[in-house]
Amino acid sequence: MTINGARILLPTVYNCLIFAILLPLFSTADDILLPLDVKSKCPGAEDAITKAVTNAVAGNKGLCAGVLRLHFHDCFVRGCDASVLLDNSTANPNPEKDSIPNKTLRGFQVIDAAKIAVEAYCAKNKSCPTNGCDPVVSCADVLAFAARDCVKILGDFFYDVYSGRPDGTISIAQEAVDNLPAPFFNITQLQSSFAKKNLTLEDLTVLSGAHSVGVAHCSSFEDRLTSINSSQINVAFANSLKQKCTNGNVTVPQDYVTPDYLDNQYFINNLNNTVLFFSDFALRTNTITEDYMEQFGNNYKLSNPNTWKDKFKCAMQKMGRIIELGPNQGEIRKVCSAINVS
Ligand code: HEM
Ligand SMILES: *[C@@H]1O[C@H](CO)[C@@H](O)[C@H](O)[C@H]1NC(C)=O
Ligand SMILES: *[C@@H]1O[C@H](CO)[C@@H](O)[C@H](O)[C@H]1NC(C)=O
Ligand SMILES: *[C@@H]1O[C@H](CO)[C@@H](O)[C@H](O)[C@H]1NC(C)=O
Ligand SMILES: *[C@@H]1O[C@H](CO)[C@@H](O)[C@H](O)[C@H]1NC(C)=O
Ligand SMILES: *[C@@H]1O[C@H](CO)[C@@H](O)[C@H](O)[C@H]1NC(C)=O
Ligand SMILES: *[C@@H]1O[C@H](CO)[C@@H](O)[C@H](O)[C@H]1NC(C)=O
Ligand SMILES: *[C@@H]1O[C@H](CO)[C@@H](O)[C@H](O)[C@H]1NC(C)=O
Ligand SMILES: CC(=O)N[C@H]1CO[C@H](CO)[C@@H](O)[C@@H]1O
Repeated sequence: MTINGARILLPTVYNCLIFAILLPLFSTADDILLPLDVKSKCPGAEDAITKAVTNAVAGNKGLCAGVLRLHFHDCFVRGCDASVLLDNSTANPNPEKDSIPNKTLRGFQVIDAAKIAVEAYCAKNKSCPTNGCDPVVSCADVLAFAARDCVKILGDFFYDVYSGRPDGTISIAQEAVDNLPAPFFNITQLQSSFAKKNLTLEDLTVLSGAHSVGVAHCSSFEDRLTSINSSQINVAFANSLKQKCTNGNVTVPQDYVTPDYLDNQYFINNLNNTVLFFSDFALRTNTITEDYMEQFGNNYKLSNPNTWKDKFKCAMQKMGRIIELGPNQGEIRKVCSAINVS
């Protein structure tokens, strides 16, 4: 299969094949997203990003949890277009960054470092004007690659990432509030939030497994501690959270068993009522999502322990292909925090 002269390689993850083959027929996203886009424009670009990400998180792997969440927040608002990375400016006077869900985002410096490193790498053999070469890798792609690298760093598994996402030029705080699911959402609200992005109940359950790494601020779940409902949260667990949260603005790990390891422990915890958010618990109030939960958590010993990991790879690829910019829209930003000046 050939598009624009680039040979299309299908993702190596076999159970994503159906998705990979069907999408090009129906989706404009695939007119843009090519598996080899960055590889053909600048061979070695992915390695340059991986190196920079690895360096940037060396002292604090928690930043990798931040990067995973950044990619999710990016893709859910205007598609994966790096709109989450834009700073306040005249063009975008009230960007996503300034919205409530963003206040706890972290890892921006990882993306900045990777972007600088990859553009420097790709410019190596070129003679560029004094104001620099044209940028080659979009910030949305850098973020998608960095999230993939962080999955490798935190979970020790790997998936291929398609590239060619254009960067958007618009970022609006209210759109983050409107498009991102909140931790108090029930299953109906979660389902509809994901359905708007063409993601299923399975995707919702699988992707929620990212809550096996990183942290949350008490403000994100404290409502569950004021009057403890023992059928929704383990009472001893809730009391231990309560104690930690008396110290004001603190964070607690999402996964108290293996806090730094991206694995299926989230599902085991959830089945034991020891997860932080109501939205996590809510996955157990629907027979479909509850079944997935059992598959990824409880019964993992009986079946393939990699069941969840394989699903997660595919779901991350799928989330990374949410493109809402039309053909010929967008740009490749020079600097991830600002749109290009013409
Ligand atoms: C299903 C709906 C989701 C809701 C309601 C939700 C909500 C939240 C909230 C409230 C936090 C804590 C923020 C804080 O207080 O510091 C958080 C953290 C996090 N979320 Fe989600 N999230 C959802 C889905 C996802 C998805 C799809 C991913 C990625 C694939 C993800 C990855 C993360 C990560 C890695 C963290 C930890 C971030 C850090 O340590 O800085 N979440 N999420
Ligand atoms: C964004 O910047 C403008 C001035 O450049 C300022 O008036 C406005 O308050 C800022 N918005 C936020 C949310 O910080
Ligand atoms: C630059 O050129 C060298 C020597 O031809 C080559 O090995 C290297 O891959 C090139 N680097 C890039 C980024 O194209
Ligand atoms: C979820 O919340 C919405 C809005 O409050 C409500 O209309 C809906 O009935 C709730 N669904 C469930 C399953 O509780
Ligand atoms: C969801 O799929 C429909 C039908 O293929 C498409 O029109 C729409 O743009 C997609 N939405 C997103 C957010 O990808
Ligand atoms: C406690 O949680 C259960 C399970 O979600 C629910 O059915 C019940 O109504 C809740 N009780 C209170 C008092 O909110
Ligand atoms: C369930 O959670 C409780 C409270 O944290 C803990 O003591 C117990 O070991 C957990 N059980 C399982 C099977 O994980
Ligand atoms: C909470 O603490 C973090 C650092 O852990 C800090 O960045 C943030 O500004 C604090 N938020 C508030 C509301 O004090
Ligand atoms: C990480 C980040 O950019 N956080 C911003 C979120 O929004 C507040 C304002 O509401 C900014 O002060 C933070 O810098």
